[in-house]
Amino acid sequence: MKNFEVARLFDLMADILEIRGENPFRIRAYRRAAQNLESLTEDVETLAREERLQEIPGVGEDLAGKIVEYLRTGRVKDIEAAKKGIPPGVVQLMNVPGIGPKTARLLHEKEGVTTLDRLEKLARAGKLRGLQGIQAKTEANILKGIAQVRAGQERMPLGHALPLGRELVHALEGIPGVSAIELAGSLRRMKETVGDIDLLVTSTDPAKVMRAFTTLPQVAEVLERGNTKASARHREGIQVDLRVLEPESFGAALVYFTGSKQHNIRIREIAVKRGLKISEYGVFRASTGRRVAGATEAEVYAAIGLPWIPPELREDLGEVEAAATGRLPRLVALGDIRGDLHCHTTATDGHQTIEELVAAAERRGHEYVVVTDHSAAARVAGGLSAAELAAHVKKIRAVQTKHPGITVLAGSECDILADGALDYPDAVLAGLDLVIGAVHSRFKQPRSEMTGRICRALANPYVSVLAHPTGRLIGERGPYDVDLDEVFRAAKRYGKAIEINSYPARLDLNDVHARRARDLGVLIAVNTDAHVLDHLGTMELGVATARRAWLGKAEIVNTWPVKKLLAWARSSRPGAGRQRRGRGRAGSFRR
Ligand code: DGT
Ligand code: CA
Ligand code: CA
Repeated sequence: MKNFEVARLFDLMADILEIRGENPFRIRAYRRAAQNLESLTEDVETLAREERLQEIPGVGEDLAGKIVEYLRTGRVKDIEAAKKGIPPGVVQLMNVPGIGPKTARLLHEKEGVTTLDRLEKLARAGKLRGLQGIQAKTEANILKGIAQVRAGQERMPLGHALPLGRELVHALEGIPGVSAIELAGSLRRMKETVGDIDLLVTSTDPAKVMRAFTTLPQVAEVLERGNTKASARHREGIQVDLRVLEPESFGAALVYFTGSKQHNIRIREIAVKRGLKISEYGVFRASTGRRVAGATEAEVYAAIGLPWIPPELREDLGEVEAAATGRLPRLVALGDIRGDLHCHTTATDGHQTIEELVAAAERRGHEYVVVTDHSAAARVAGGLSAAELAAHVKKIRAVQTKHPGITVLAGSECDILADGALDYPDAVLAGLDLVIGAVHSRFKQPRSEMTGRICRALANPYVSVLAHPTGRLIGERGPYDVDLDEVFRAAKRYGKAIEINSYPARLDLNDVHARRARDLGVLIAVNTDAHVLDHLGTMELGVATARRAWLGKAEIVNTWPVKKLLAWARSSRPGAGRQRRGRGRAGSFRR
């Protein structure tokens, strides 16, 4: 898939146009197209072949032509021309949070900065302050930003790496003699970012697999090649490690190369205590060297007295103890999800109509979908005034009559204003089936203010879910400063759910925070925040994050039947007291 390649090219073009100070509409057009290409699950080459490129939201005739040119020739003349006179390093400066096109241009023209290294040096030496708009505090932020950019470049987000890994699996599956093939490493554990793609295969003819792998069109450069292992650089920049194994060792190798390293160390200790030796080749009796297991993972774990442990848990965060005492959690699965509580439409910044969204959710087998467009304060997203919302809700209700197979719910992703008030009055919120509260402004509030703001919103009887609770964007923007424990306690007190947002760059809550929320008994919602239909497919990433957080289906509100979901959403609203009496509050909906 060249989707990300083309997306990055368009992003680059937008950056260049920004530095050149060109028409903002043109810039936005490239950005939007890049974003939509990134979240596309269909292969852009397939779309090009079938002349369907213009079905990608934001891609018109002009951009479709550029995509075709790129796919055919590997370059786009217009973009090459625009690049002239702007060193690539200058464009890269804009990846640093806080450095916009104007500053990048200024740094280049006044200080000759063309690399992050040079920028870092100047910032450390205090030589940037004094430049237009740069103060000592900005310098400190720039240094923080440089570290963020570097971290982001070293690791690839899961949502980007997973389709690349699966594509490689698919490409190697077809080779005669290949019998088993699996992704391993952090990718199999579904970590939010991965350092490389680890692939394991069994084959009767390793040489053939090596030949096939090293000549794959996805492989840009072969870094290392042996008889049974190879490393290569993927066209998309990430490294790929491949190992070919004997079938009798496949399970042991899978355990070993899935890791994590910490998990491996723990299970090796257990093996030693039992007079066994565990390696990537199998489990062996220490005294005689006799093989006791190795072909499957279940067999390997069983040999050391443990049940099979789901890869997402293998981080040495208590899973070995839980396995040993029969207390492994029953993890939520993608199939447990009954609906999506957070989706956008063309009414605000989504690219699909209500009708299209509902039809797509129904095709995915959802039992319900909540349409949650933005509220008025989210002006850049085209947020709806109360009157516009009322008209929107009417349309949502009308679409319901045409889709009896799925429950269509009217909601809102309602801004949490700076003081914690909701962007719509209660009377307006009362007309909605489910309300999600979200912070979209004033990210730099001090910790206590931000925490108070969010907790106040959770106390609002009409708010059921808190969206993307830290606002972080992987590799782009850190979390805002908020006391999550306090937020979790508020959610627990009021019986509200906290979101795991599945959007690849968000995954917010992350695994660690979601685990903490779970431990505190907080309800969770796993949502896609879909802006294009394709985003509905990212639910898998949110569910993986939930699994890494040890979450089962009972704690996740959108695995519940719609009746239970709605009863829960109503339970904090005025007038719900009678139904609730004698059942406790939040806890009553947990199981
Ligand atoms: P990554 O690639 O940085 O996202 O993280 P991993 O976990 O995929 O790490 P990677 O690719 O270096 O190695 C894959 C697995 O191989 C790792 O999770 C555990 C295993 N492994 C690698 N090196 C060692 C080691 O020195 N000791 C042990 N016990 N296991 C190792
Ligand atoms: Ca790895
Ligand atoms: Ca590796």
